[in-house]
Amino acid sequence: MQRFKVLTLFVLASLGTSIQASANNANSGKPLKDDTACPVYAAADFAQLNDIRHLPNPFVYGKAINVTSRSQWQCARAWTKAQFEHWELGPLPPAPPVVSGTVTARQLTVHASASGNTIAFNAQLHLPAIGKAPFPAMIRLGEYGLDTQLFNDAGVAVITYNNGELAEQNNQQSRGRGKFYELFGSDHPAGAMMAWSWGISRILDVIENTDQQLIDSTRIGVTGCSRNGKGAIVAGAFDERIQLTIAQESGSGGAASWRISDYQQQQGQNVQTQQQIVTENVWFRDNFSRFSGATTQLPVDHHQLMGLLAPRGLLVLENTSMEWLGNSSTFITSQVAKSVWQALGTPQNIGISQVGGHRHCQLPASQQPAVQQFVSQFLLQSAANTRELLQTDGQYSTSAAEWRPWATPTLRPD
Ligand code: MCU
Repeated sequence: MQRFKVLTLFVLASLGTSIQASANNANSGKPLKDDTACPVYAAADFAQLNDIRHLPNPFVYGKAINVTSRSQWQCARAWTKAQFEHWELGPLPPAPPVVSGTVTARQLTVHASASGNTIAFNAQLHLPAIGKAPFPAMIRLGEYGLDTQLFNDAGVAVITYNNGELAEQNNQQSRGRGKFYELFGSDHPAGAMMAWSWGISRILDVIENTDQQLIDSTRIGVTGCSRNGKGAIVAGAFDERIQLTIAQESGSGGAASWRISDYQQQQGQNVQTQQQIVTENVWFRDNFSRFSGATTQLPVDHHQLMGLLAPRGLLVLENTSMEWLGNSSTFITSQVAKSVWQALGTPQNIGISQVGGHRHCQLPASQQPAVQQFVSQFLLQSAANTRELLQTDGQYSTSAAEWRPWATPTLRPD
């Protein structure tokens, strides 16, 4: 593939006074708490499937309600989460009645009980040599990707989470296997990513609720690469206590949208599609396969999964040398996702960086500043960031405008 010079756009925020007021409110990425006044969506609400060729409008939800205010966005968010649970990922069980654990300098333990069953799992803790407790922390899913040293050198602790212990991800035989399924039953409909996400929420419960002085529960991030990058996005989407998500080379099922990946494949590229991914592993709920060959019937797509993280921090790192990930798909989908951050007045809280010329899950030097920028903004809170990060060396056969026929509102505060 022809290489292009890295194009880096740092757009200085030049916001008008009225927008600035709302941006200041949310610059830190303060989570939007789900509004208990929002309807609770039940399976029966989701019977209708329409054919939607473009990326669905994140600002229209339920029975065609247009989002114009922040409180309406909270309800749109609740609806969007319910859509992902119902069609794609499976239901996220609530926190169990009993969660306990310990945090020591090297290890975090979690015990959770529900319906007469109990499970326990551990995560290793790597404290930095600089800074002082309570430390910000990054929860790292699995083994690939950004390494512990990178975060420790910045004064950030790392919690290494063995997500495969909660839900296996070897192949299709992994369905229903792992500690999550020991607790909830091997026929629980949640796919592996939802099970991992549930486990991360329990780690956060332990950090928040045990008497410990090592980790600062208000400065927690999550990261993973490849299959675990997909899982990092799901975790960030479903737990608002996570301030920063760094999804590295997550590709299909992560930062890519099903629709644009299908389009890329139709253009003759070797891109992972929904139809293929459901045959490879158990990351999704079992009956997600109903959309194979029919992804335009999905009421949502992955710009909306990423949009659930707004206005908190999301850094999308992709690799344009890996055709399988879907480079147009991840780049354009992330840009369309950015509409949600724009609507909330925090466009600088999503960074998009796609650079090739390196192996899968190996961070090149050119992407390091992006990681440092997001870590310092969300976990060290050393500098308020006003720059928008959009970096690519890719070449794309389609554009965000072609996939986003709808307008981005500026949501009024209420
Ligand atoms: C990019 O993530 C996955 C991809 O979805 C799979 O098709 C491939 O087999 O594995 C990738 C991965 O997780 O690599 C470590």
